[in-house]
Amino acid sequence: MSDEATNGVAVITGASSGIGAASAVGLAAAGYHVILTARRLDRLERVAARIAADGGSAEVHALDVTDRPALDALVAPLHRCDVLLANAGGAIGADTVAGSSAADWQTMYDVNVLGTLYATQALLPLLIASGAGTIVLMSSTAALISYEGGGGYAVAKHGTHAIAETLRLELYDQPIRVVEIAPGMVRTDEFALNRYRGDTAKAAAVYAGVAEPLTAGDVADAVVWSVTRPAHFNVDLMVIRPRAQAAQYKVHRVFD
Ligand code: 8X3
Repeated sequence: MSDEATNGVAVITGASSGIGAASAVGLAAAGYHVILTARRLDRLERVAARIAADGGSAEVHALDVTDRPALDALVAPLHRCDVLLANAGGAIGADTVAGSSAADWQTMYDVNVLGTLYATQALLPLLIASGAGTIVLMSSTAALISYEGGGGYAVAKHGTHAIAETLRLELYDQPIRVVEIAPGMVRTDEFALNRYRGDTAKAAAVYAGVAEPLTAGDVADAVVWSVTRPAHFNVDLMVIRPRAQAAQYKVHRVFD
């Protein structure tokens, strides 16, 4: 690991696509040695190759963030971690509470809440030992509001938000800051597709008529900006939406 030649080491979960991959690219460009984790190794390798082509430093590890022993095995050989971006998460289904599958809720809870818990627990000792650690938790506007058909996702992301708030309080006397980024409408390759179980028409409808939803790169900018502030500067919570989304339902859509 070439961490001595960098600004530090950043571990990123859910780094194989979307916001995680874009943040990995951004953090590598900011001088971090990035440790990319996700279940899909082939995708991680593509992201790492892009980082290497740009002159950055990256390594990849296949990881299911809900597998605590796997996280411990990943962290055991590390001797440095300055940044944890707990980004793995997502929505499954858009069903009413009455019509939801408990299995979908369990999956969302496992990834968005327990995955965040496991990554935080596994890396906390190294983050504190760094003397200026940063934890970035990727939540959502669904961490702050609820909407019809979003019950299970809102429950899970409210959980991520509660972890951020609690951690910040518990770590108030430690050299570590806790940042929560809460994006609204972001068009990525997979978020809406996963939510609608591969239904491309339903996934596309989420963004229909919206001129410029946020991109993964936009959110990555917020991550990199937050991480690269001086150590005393903590971004508690950053809510970011496209200009066209004044509120969850107040979205400017233009149809021909
Ligand atoms: C994504 C935002 O509006 O789909 O986390 O809940 S939303």
